[in-house]
Amino acid sequence: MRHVLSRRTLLGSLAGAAAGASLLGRARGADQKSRPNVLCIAVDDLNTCLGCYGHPLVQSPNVDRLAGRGVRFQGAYCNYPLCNPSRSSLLTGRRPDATGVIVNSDDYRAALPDAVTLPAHFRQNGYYTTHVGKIFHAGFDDPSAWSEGAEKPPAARRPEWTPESLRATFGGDRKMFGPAEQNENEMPDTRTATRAIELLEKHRNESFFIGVGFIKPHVPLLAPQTYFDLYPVEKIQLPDRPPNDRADIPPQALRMNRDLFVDGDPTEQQAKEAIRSYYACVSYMDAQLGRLLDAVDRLALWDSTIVVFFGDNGFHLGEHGFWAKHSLFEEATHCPLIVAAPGKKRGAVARGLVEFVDIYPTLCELAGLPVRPELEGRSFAPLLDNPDAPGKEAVFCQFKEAWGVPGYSVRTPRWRYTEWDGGRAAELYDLEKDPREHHNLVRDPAGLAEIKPVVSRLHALLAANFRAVEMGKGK
Ligand SMILES: [Ca+2]
Repeated sequence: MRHVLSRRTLLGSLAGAAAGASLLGRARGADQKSRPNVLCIAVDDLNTCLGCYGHPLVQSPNVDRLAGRGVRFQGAYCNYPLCNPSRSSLLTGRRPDATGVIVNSDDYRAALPDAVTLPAHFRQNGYYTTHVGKIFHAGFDDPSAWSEGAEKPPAARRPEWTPESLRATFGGDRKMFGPAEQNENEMPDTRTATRAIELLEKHRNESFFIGVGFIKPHVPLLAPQTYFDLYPVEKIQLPDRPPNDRADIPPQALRMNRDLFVDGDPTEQQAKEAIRSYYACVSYMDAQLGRLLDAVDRLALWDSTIVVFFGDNGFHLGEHGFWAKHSLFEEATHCPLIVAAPGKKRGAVARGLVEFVDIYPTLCELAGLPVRPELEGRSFAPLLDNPDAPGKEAVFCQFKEAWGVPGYSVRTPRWRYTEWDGGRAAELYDLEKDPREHHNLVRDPAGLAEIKPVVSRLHALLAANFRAVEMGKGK
């Protein structure tokens, strides 16, 4: 472990020195205004059901348009399949074992009281920083990060939901999916886009970092009827599932996998209506993104602004019977990520693996800011010049509910390998032959000898990456 840490620190220092040198270079011939702006767009629970990711039905013309402006990452993974842990990791540049945030009520400041978060780092380097909508998880905003617009501190951290606050936060009543009763203009993401456009107009002549957080398609899956009209229910396909799909999934992996249909399996009709509702929410969010991108066009900001867009975690729409994030399968961990940056490739696709802990150092490199030594990720900025360059050898994700057992997962270009409960259960999927992860090779006695060296190598990758080596003895 000491070896791993010292190597990481060394790499961090080298990256910091390089970034510092480039900053000096910039300072000679340019004033602070030459620094690129950052427009950081976070979408809650957005999986890769998007046109530009190859979905046959979902209409996302504005996400696709942004992909045409930059590089779309086909191999991007979150480091935790849940809002607060994923965002705390991304925004501190540390893995979840370092942030200590594994459920939505954990505060990263308990483990990292001196953390300099991503927007705070930009602020400390002279940027005007602000946000609208959800960037940090609700109740855990970083007041030091924002020049203006910090959220009110903890008194409001764990609000008791009321019909009014539910409506204000989620845009509807307690219904979990279906057409929204609210007018589109009153819905939170519509208001978020309107406010974000005002912020761009007001601060376009400063070096800015503006965070914009859209909350759809987070549950409840409510969107205006217009967006349901895009998806006739007879066109909705249920996921392909073999009849014995869950038989070879360890029970440790089958907990907490329903935000929808908590009382039991949906009927086919209910399942289709829920999927349709998710798609409608994606298209509604996409329309709000479109308004924001129109403002970037109108204000001619593309040549001076890095636009980064991501979904904070994925979401299952019935695969393995799951209707939630909360899993270490592809659907919950594979996320959309698009970066459009001045002078970088446009309309390109990077297929190499990257993970969300890499976003912080990447934005530092692109903006010419020093890379803080504690960051655990690696900048993927080179892929914006050369999208065909290789990504990481492996990316990592982990999951544990408060009363559950920890799971640690490694994903390489070919394999996904997951260990639960300190290795008491495991899963191995060959994603080249089995992209839907239907066949857990660890549970198949026929091929055990063949996969033994693969398991051994992937276990070593897990052990080298995670602090809680012999996974499960930590948290
Ligand atoms: Ca989320």
